[in-house]
Amino acid sequence: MPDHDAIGEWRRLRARLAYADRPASAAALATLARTIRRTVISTISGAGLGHTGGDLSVTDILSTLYGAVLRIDPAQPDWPDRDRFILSKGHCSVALYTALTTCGFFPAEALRTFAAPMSPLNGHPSRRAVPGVETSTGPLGHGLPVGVGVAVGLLLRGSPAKTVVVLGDGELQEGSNWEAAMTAAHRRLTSLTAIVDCNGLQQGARTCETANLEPLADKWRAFGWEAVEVDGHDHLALLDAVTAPRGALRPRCVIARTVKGRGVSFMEDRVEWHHKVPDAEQARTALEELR
Ligand SMILES: Cc1ncc(C[n+]2csc(CCOP(=O)(O)OP(=O)(O)O)c2C)c(N)n1
Repeated sequence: MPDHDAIGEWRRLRARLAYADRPASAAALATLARTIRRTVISTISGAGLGHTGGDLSVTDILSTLYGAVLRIDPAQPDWPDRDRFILSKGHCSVALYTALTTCGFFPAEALRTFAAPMSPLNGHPSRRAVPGVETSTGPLGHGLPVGVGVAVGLLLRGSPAKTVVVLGDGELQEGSNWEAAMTAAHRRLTSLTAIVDCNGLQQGARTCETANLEPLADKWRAFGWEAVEVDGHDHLALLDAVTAPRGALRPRCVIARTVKGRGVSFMEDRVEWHHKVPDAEQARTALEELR
């Protein structure tokens, strides 16, 4: 059920951001990101499982989208003309759940049940169980194909809604993404944006050592997309990249260069933190660093 206090707070944030200058916008989004990172650490440490590194790398993308971009109404999760957001790298569900609580889709206290038996907050997000989750994800390589279908459906209905899909860079090794990319360009889906959380690591190794993706922007362009590269921890750069007017009838890919484990010194760019859970002492240090 919606958290009406949180919805009120989120609406005030959105109203403030609509008129804020750039430094004030950057500061407000940084505050939101800090809240999400701290909650990610305490939730994963409490549950004893989660994908800490990828949650921390995607946090600035999520805070920019939920704080300043997506046209949604947490009081009406099924509003037909809402923007659709799909976290294709569904293993980073804790960051997504936390972002949803900051908008008030459901109360933050529910995060304490993350991954517990019978909790709707599974390790991978379910659209049937969690308000605000648009697509059930976890098996990599599915979010973009679904996003293409969603964007086509919205277009056929004449809806102004945008569709935004966040992918991991390791995930791009799945061929289904490139079939979807071709289809999106063929259909000139200007309402579709893909954001790659490009942290250079996947599960167990560097992406470039597993199956190199570079030059990544050129690949998207060759598939008929606009492609821009930004610092994926710079909220205003992300905001500009996602909201810039479209120059041509093409879908857009934002390659967000990020650091896995961002914000916690001993987790940053360390492959073991893909899936590792901080112990009590590590969680305390992480929370100190994320103040
Ligand atoms: C189809 C599929 N194969 C394997 C996995 C197991 N898996 C979970 S996360 C992950 C690595 C993903 O790397 P990346 O997309 O770069 O995510 P990030 O580093 O941002 O966490 C893998 C292989 C999966 N979820 N789905």
